[in-house]
Amino acid sequence: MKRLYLKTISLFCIMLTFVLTGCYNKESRQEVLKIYNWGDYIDEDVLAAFPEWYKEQTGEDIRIIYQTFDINEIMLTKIERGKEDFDVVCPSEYIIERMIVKDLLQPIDTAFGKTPNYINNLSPYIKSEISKLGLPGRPAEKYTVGYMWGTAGILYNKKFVTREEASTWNSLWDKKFRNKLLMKDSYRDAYGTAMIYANREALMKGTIKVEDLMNNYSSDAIAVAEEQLKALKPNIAGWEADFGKEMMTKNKAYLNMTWSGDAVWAIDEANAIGVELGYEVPVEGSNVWFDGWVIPKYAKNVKAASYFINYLCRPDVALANMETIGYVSAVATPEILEAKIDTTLNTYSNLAYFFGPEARHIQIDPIQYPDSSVVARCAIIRDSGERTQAVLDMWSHVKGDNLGGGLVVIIFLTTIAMVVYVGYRKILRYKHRRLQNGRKRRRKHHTVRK
Ligand code: N2P
Repeated sequence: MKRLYLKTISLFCIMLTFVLTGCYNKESRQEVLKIYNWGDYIDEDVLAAFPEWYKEQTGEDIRIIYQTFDINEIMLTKIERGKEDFDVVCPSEYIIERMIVKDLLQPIDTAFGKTPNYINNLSPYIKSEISKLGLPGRPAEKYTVGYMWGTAGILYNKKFVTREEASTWNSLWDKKFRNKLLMKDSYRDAYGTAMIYANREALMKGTIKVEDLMNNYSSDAIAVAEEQLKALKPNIAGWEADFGKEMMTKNKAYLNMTWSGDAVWAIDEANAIGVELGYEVPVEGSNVWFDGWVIPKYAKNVKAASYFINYLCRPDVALANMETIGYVSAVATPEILEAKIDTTLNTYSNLAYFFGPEARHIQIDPIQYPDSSVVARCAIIRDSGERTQAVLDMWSHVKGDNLGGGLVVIIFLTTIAMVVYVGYRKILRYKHRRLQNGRKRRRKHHTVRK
């Protein structure tokens, strides 16, 4: 009895030790930051340096869990399912708008204590674009901070495509580029491009505006976009989420409807191996876009998420990011302007809209920082709201993700036929085995009797 008593006590002690050490080792959710960002969209050293900076600022430890996506809608579906509890996510402007409307976000906490608020470094241009996305009582600037921005345009191989050809959307439909065109796998960009192309004459005459065209989601407009995108198909070598840069540097495609930052990256890479690529924003107009950081409603670590957003707006951090990924930060401080001015260039641009009046006539990379005249012919694409399903249906017709009714019937009948055939064979085999077993049994019986 005494031995049993001692055994119970020691078992209890062992269990208690397990429970206590378990509790002690268990990382609290406040020590974890879950980030969900586009692929190839941050400098790894910037990411790796965040925990140390966070510790300096708050005295708290943080471990980063990082995941990436390539398509806005895939990211949004994950957020809406709510299984991952991301703390900080980087959607594009139209998805931010949708998330605000759907009430999926919570305000960014800007109480940074002794840490400076770097979020104030955002360009006035980006701030004013952000302010268009909110709702009464839900101003967008409370829910998002701009990260990177740029234009959509045509990346082209100078050996096969002239600058003039790349300066008009017409080339995308030109028969001579059969199977040589890559399109971003983004319905928003494809829709805008198709609408601009379809209305190119009215646009050039100035009787219609890019902004109204790209944001027209009426049934007629959707039908027009569908027709134009289907007509584009013989030229399409692929709908790319992120492989366009590589196919262009390897000469496998000649034209790529893509984003300016991917273009900068591809031009650099191609240059290193002797391939000359260029990028143009077509004369008819295009879309200018931005991505911003948001904190989903279900986020568990709003403090670290808010600090992370603030950290990304630190000018040196923004510069390091830009250097690595080719995209342009939404942050516009004198340090950034100074670092980005390139006196070896022989072109001058007006960047007053982005940096302020001192940037009215500067030498700066025109792909990364479009001149005010380029931005003037572009517009932000807004969310399609309750018309989204209609646009997505059109998109799947174009891409052929949907199967036609006839094809569905054929697949159904073939499956039934196969099931019937396999079943019939099984029955035959079963009958055959029974027959053989019966014969064997009869033969055995016969031998025993003999
Ligand atoms: C980088 C993705 C950029 C996102 N791979 C542009 N919205």
